[in-house]
Amino acid sequence: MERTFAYLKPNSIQRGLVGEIIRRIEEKGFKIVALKMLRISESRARELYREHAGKEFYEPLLAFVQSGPVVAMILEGEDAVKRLRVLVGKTDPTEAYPGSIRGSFGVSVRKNLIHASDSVESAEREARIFFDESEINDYSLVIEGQL
Ligand code: YYY
Ligand code: MG
Repeated sequence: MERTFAYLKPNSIQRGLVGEIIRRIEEKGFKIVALKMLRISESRARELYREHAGKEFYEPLLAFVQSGPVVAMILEGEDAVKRLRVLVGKTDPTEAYPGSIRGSFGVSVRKNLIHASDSVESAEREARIFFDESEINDYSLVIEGQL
């Protein structure tokens, strides 16, 4: 099974959308193997978004993701990285399909509600920024193998 990493950005928590977004993720068949609420430190934020260092949106993005608590998670499933990116939708919510998370709730590019890793390699790297190995759980979903 493939693993991916995601976190709900501060505006998801402030808008009371934590349950709704996690519901959509669970409903799609992803297995939550790690989950926690935390504030992102500046060093973690810089590490997470290092590919964007120097771009005009980098510093405002760092400030936004540190502006309140986030909810971080590791998700497991078949083709998890790609399938979660589809469920999340395009970066710019005005271009994201209405059935996607960003297309349903997003208003601006910066506050696009949720981050999802874009490859297996970045999923591993990003999960390690937020979680220790001991925080990742092994269990079975009742629906496993039946989707
Ligand atoms: O992977 P994804 O989150 O869909 O987009 P990225 O191109 O990696 O950008 C990361 C993050 O940066 C994006 O979720 C919002 C923010 N951002 C921005 O504020 N303004 C832009 N023009 C592009 C991205
Ligand atoms: Mg990205």
